[in-house]
Amino acid sequence: MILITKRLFSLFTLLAAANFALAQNPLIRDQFTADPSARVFDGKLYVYPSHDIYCEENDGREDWFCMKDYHVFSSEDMMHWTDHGKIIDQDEVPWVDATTNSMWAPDCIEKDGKYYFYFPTKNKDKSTNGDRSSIGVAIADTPIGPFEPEAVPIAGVQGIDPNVFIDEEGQAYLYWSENKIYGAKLSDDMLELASEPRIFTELPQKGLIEGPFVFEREGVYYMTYPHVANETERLEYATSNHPLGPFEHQGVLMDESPTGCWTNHHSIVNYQNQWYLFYHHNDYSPDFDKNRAIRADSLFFDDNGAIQKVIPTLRGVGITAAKDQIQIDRYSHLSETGAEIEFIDPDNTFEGWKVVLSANDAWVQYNAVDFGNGNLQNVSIKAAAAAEGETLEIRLNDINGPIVSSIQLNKNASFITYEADLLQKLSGIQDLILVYKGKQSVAIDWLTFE
Ligand code: FUB
Repeated sequence: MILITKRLFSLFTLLAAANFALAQNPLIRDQFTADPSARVFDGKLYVYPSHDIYCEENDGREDWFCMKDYHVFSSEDMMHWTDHGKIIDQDEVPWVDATTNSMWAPDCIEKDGKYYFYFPTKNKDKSTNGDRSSIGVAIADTPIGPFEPEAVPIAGVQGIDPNVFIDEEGQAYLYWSENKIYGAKLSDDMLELASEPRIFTELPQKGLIEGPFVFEREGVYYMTYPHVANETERLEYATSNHPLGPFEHQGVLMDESPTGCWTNHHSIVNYQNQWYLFYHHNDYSPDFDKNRAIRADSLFFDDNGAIQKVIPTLRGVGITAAKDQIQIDRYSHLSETGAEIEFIDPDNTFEGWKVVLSANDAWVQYNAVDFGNGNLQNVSIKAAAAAEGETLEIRLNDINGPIVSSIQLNKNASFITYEADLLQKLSGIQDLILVYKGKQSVAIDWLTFE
């Protein structure tokens, strides 16, 4: 698997220079992404992730993180993401030791019309932080750059995972981690520490803690962070009435990855009056968890301000236009028997997934599809069926809901595109269910309405 992924990497590097329409979880479908810092600038959502790649050798440590640069992505509907390309490359930052491929989790923030991009990596001048990471800043006039890196990293900071928070008075704070979480005020120009760093010793001391992300809601400051309390990282949070604490531990906001991805790294953002958690998982690289993929799910608060635990989904967030290719394998619900999600091509995971229905009445549900004002007439569905004359029903709402189309399947081991009429006018936002009526199996890649 890793060998094939490596072969494909060069192709995806080339493709990454272009823009892509993307959707669902994972959010970005043509390259590995991790450590998403989501920000809203001028009413538009931006995500600044790390950029994982696969390196055969990485600074003497094989099979480890390998990260040479950063891209920025933006979206207005959380379904279609634009890749604005590379904003920082380790080869272009004067102080960076570009042999280390250590451009780990970044953050970006706006102050007085300037955009400050913070990133950790290794300094070629070993006299300050030795082989540990330093944190640098690059400045731009727009959220997508061009970013101009500072000549030297921030003095007095050793560590990774920078996060910046600006309070209501305009005071900026820098947080970072190195086994513990640190925080300090930033100077007005955002380039220097303006107070002695505080070590948040009130946060868990046992088990790795990293990746701080601080935000404010209704006068409460939330310190959120990945913590290895058991086997792998889970996301926890603590609260305070001051950005520099002390913080009181509150609980877990996302459990450990069910499939063992060792890291999780996140950010929390309010966009158009809904809170979202951005995080990562190794969807495209199930056998190597240093090649990750960013995701987003909705996040909710209790009346008392407690964060409700976020259960990761494949459906993710946002409303899907009926005219888009609906990747139904990113499902909302799946029948308990006779329904599986598989890679289309296990040797090229970026091809995505298919849903395989293999029992009579097995089903897959995909919520929130927008049919607009009701002028769509037919459905196209890319599917491969194991037997002749079986049927796929498209229903609304649930397995007993009205049938809106019925597709007669032909025996065909490869994917073909079927077309069928809609039996009734569909308008507005609908939840779709595909129900298999047969004795063999059918694999479905996507469907779309015209
Ligand atoms: O992406 C490299 C490192 O893995 C990040 O800096 C950590 O937070 C973890 O996600």
